[in-house]
Amino acid sequence: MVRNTYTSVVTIERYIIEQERLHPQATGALSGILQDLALAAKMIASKVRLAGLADVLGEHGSENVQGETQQKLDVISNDIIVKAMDHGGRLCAMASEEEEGIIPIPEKFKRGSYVLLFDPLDGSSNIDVNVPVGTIFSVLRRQSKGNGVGTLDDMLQPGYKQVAAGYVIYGSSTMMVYTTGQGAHGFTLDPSIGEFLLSHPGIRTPEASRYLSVNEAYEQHWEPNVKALVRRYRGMDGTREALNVRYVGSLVADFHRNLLGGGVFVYPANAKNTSGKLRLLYECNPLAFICEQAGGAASDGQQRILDIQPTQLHQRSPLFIGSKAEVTTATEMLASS
Ligand code: AHM
Ligand code: MG
Repeated sequence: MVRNTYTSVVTIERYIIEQERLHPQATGALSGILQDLALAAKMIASKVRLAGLADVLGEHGSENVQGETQQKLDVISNDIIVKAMDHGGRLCAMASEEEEGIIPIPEKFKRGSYVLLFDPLDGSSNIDVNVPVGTIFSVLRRQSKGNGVGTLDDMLQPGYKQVAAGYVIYGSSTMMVYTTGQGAHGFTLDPSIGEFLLSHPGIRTPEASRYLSVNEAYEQHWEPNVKALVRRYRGMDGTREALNVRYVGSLVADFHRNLLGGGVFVYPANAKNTSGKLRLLYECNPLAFICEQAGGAASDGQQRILDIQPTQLHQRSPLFIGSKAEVTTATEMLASS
């Protein structure tokens, strides 16, 4: 029998290890973190798949630090990640959208030289209506000396210092996309074998844009230059073809579609939310890292997202992210007010 097609099967574990071998000085700690995150993603995916069946739908009753009502699955996903990550000896602290302060590594476990910041289940208000949700994560090297608990300063580093970042989308399939600074790579979960398989190596976002993702309900609260920018994207000022508007309202889903299909996601500041809505450390920074690695760009309208020096764990930032040309249009138009 002649085999005329041959596709090698690359699991995420194998890919991570092969990437690590490119760095002879690597200790394997970062690889371990990514592998543990892939395991947590599989566990969350299996919970998300059961939503509606296993009494995990609906609100948990408590509010998170931003005063939003937590969904049950938010809490479950947060727990899954903490428990998958706290005992590996690779992290010295974690922070989550769902918890106000730093999540220390318990005394009984060894502490390592990295910190992990994450949004365990972004877009969770969409779960009840079966819309894709996602996990977003960012890994930084600790700055504090010694083997003690990580500090707030370890978390408050600009995004260009991230050593790894990624997201998981729980959609029609489950995909994990990550970068360690050598391109952005996507893996699709094959549920029949429970493995993430390399499906999107070296993602490049198209230079030509197709999509605009924005919540236009806030137009009444936007500054005139933001209104003009969105009119430009929509082709309403006669200078260009209109982009198609697609807004899921689930950041990972909107970002992922635009990353693969070409486009721009914008969540500007508005009169009610003067820093926008999205969180710099575990939403904007990781997606900005991925986007840049895929040939795109990300800005808060004034400066590159990855250059912002954070001052608070849960700080918010306006976000303009996607194809380079569209982000440049945003920064140019927002500068001219
Ligand atoms: P969450 O972290 O509380 O789930 O909120 C973040 C979500 C993003 O997924 C999405 O892009 C955004 O909120 C949508 O906000 P809005 O409804 O204001 O357009
Ligand atoms: Mg979120």
